[in-house]
Amino acid sequence: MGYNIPQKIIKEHLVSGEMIAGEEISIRIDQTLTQDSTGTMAYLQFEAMGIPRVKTKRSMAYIDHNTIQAGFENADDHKYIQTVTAKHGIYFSRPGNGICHQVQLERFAVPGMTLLGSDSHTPTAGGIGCLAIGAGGLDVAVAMGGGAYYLMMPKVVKINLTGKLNEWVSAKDIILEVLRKLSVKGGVGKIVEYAGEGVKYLSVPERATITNMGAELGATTSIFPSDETTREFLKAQGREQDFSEIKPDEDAVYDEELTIDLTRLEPLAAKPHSPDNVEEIKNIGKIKVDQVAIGSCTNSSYLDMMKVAKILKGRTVAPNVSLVIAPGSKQVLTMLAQNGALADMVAAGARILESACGPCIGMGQSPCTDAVSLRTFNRNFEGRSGTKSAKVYLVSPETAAVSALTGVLTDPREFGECPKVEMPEKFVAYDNMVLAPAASQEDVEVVRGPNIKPFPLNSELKEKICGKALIKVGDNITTDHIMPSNAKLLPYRSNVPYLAEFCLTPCDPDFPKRAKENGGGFIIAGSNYGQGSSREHAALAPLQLGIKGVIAKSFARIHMANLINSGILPMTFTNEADYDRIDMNDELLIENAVGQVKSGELITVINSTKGYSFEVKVSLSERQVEMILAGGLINYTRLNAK
Ligand code: MIC
Ligand code: SF4
Repeated sequence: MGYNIPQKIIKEHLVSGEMIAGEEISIRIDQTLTQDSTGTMAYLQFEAMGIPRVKTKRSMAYIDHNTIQAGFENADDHKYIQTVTAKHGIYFSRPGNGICHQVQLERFAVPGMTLLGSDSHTPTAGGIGCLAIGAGGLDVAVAMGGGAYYLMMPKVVKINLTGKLNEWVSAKDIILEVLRKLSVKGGVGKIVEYAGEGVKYLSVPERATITNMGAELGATTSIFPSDETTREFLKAQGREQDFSEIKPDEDAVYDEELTIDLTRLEPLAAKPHSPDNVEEIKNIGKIKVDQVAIGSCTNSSYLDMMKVAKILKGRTVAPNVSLVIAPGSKQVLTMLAQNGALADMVAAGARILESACGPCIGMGQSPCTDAVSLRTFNRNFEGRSGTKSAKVYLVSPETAAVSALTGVLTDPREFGECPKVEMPEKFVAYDNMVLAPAASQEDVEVVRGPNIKPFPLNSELKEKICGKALIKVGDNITTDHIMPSNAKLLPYRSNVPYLAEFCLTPCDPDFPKRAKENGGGFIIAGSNYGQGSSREHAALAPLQLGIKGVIAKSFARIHMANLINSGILPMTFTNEADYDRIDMNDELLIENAVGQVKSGELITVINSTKGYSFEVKVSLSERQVEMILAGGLINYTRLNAK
């Protein structure tokens, strides 16, 4: 029996376990990446491990999220990351060099390698045939130290792309269609491999748009084959030596298959407030638009920006629209500046932002009250833009640019002639904003600003766990709900005690207070709890508030791993009706917790307030059981090092 692409790469990197879907495996990691808002924590954890130099083929630290510098905190964190990376063998991508995923794709990702990144959109590098996975900072710290990355062997879904896209329909519309078909939880426990004749018509950055937003499916990762298009891209980046062909075996087997006929696709939008709430633009109608934002790790490539520039050229942004554009990298921005496209954007009235995440993570450009904002980004969760009442629609760069001119949501096919953009034969590839690590550790002193506070550590699991159901939330709660990120909070990513004051406040402003008054307790949630980002702060802040366990209908992958790494027990209802029976403030009790977790069987939870008990499932590998018993990954590692 032949192998599909993920199986081939996993097999080459397998450290332990068997490649059977649902079984725990561990793999060797070739490359890692961090960004600044998860990076401070990852490097604090790396330092705590006491390993002098990273053991990967290449580890990168990007500064791209937290760049506004409204106070000293951002710059302090950047200085810390710059010095700690220089000391321990990590390459440092300076602020201004671009969004981590865009730069990694252009300059460093390698087909057939494994990449672990402390950001959920790390799978962007799947566009070049790299097996790229998002994880919590602690898992990335372990990988930097040469430790294997543990995950449940995913199922592999093949998505066949047949036919060719019509004019004005783009890669963004493909992934929006996949999201419409599979939903924001349809990819949990799965890797998506793209195949079919449609693949050859997609450039590497277009493939990367698709694998990027595979994160919104909840998928472990998404991947394209590495073919002649990949070779051409790498050659144009001056790194043809990184190319190798990666394709599935002829007789490869898949767990699921789905076909998307590209010829039938039309321009789509994800409506508020979920990336899978997808509809044809022509059916949504011409709603008035207040803001258009173009950029993010999903749609900020040279190709995307050139299409936008051509649409804007010689025209003016509608009076009711604020158009902001953030080219994804210094490479893209330089090329736009050199060929005049930047001037066309500026002349049309676009506000050019630095090459960073910016509005995607609420770092500026929050829309006005009740605004309609069209964004080429990947997430439109309620409040993520920084304005709770804003209605964010996720669209392609073409739709965004055309709508910025008309002032209403517009099907780009109405615009007229479709802009043609060729992939350049040579990109401006000059890595002068990437600093190599110091040759000797002794040469570097790590600089720590006053914003860096110690992170919370759990203690070993108690025999008896009790506490109130401190909050009860519904389905698809995102990490943006659990640990909001915006211009006010992002500067505090290395200050968990401060962040904890905002934990789950979008759902209930009193949650932190209640948690503290009760000395901690439980979180009750619906399905797909913790979808979205990789931020481990969504586990560390609850830990800081004394949360002992989360009982949910189901969990998103990275968040569940982060809970376990923090020693917080993730439990799932065996009978969903039990979710309905619990009310906030019910007193819950788990007796003989250690024995019950060890047994690997169902756990009995007593609802002392209502006088009944119910069973929950704890699906943990043996290693994860040990981690929970020890009180998280750091304690587990320390215990095992003795
Ligand atoms: C996001 O898009 O939500 C982020 C900000 O990039 C996060 C990482 C973080 O919270 O720092 C992600 O996707 O993992
Ligand atoms: Fe940055 Fe947005 Fe991409 Fe996250 S999704 S890495 S915030 S651009």
